[in-house]
Amino acid sequence: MRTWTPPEIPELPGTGTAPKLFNTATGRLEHPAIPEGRALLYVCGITPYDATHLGHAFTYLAFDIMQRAWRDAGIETVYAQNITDIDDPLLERAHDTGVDWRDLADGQIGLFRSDMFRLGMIPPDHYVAVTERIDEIAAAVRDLLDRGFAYRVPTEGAAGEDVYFDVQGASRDSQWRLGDVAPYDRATMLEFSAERGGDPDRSGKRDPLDPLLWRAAREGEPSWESPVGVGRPGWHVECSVIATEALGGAFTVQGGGTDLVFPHHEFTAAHATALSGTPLAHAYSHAGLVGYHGHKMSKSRGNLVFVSKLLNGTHPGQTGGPADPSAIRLGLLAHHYRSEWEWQDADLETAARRLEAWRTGLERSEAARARDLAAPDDAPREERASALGVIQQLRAALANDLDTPVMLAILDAAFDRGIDQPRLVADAAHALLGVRL
Ligand code: 5CA
Ligand code: ZN
Repeated sequence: MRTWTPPEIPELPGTGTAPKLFNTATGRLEHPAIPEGRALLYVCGITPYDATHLGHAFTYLAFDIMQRAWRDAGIETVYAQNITDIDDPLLERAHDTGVDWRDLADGQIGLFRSDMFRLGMIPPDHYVAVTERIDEIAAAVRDLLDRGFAYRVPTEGAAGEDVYFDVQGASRDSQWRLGDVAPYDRATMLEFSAERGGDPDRSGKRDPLDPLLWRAAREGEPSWESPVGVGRPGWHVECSVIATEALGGAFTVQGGGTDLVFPHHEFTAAHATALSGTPLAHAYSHAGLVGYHGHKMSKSRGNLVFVSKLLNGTHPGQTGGPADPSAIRLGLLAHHYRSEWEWQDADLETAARRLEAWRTGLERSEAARARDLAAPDDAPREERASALGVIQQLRAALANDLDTPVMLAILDAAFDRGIDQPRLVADAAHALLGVRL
């Protein structure tokens, strides 16, 4: 799939250090393995309808910052992302609105691409839609059946049979164990399975948690011919196949929002490990969920704030005209990526004021620097912050599990006080946070 033009990232003096990151699977801060000096990142992409809301943007921004941290530490990054362009909720939305599901997906992917570009997000190197990999996904399901990690379930209303993953069998006979990724007890897993696309009540399964690998064709649903019958892929296996193809096994970080910890990331890892014998990733990173009007921002509830509307100045009740993309980034970066928080409409104005204060601070420092250069002897330079010192502080906060709220506070203080080489700090805000002054 076509991506978007990468943002410009200025070079800074010196180098940062590889970030310590919280790993959901172990509950600890770690330095995940970086094979052969390249950080390999997979982040679960959108299901293309109701894109791009601020919850999506918060998650993708977290992984944009992660890549900026690695790059600043001199580490090359390889970034892969999928698009779930065939799935129940997408088909339901297409059906309800009388739009062809392909047209719905195409339009929303286009909108996402333009939102990501306007927000200055680093684009993936591998950007792959499920409909581009149906054969590979079906082959993986065939392989899981052949290895005894999957089984067929008779299906009412379909000619073929659905295929399910055998959680207990794989926990016993593969290198993966249930709970390797998600730190939840079984009751919680059952609850999340029901809420997040699973079907614990489906009869004929060996374990209620067993996830769908392949759905036999139903009347009126899109389907493909394949070695496992006519049908379409289940959800988790798409990411196992797309991630492994793009990055190989045991890559650095698998990422997404916390709503993906279970069942999605647990079973993405389960399928990949059952197929390859190696763990999917060294670490699992999750961004906290953003709420709005008292609930998690979600397509099903419809309490959404769209990035494109903020950028165009058309979010309901928005004052002050089109949002500056850097102000949107600052509004999101004011929250640590792992925190759960609620967007308030006033957050945009607060972020815009901060951006304005930084820009004014930059101008003041530049004017002072021009005066220094003109009259080197009588400038009170020692009162101004050292740009190199500020960059060092920013790097330390970034390396500490991407602590962007601390980075913003460092920059607030520096621009308020004045900076000896202000351009360097503006470049640091641009390179490390994607905020353009
Ligand atoms: N296509 C699947 C992943 S394979 C999917 O979850 N799509 S999505 O469109 O629902 O979400 C895209 C990304 O945004 C996921 O990483 C999801 O965890 C994240 N996300 C969704 N809602 C929120 C929210 N309210 N706050 C933070 N992140 C969110
Ligand atoms: Zn995924």
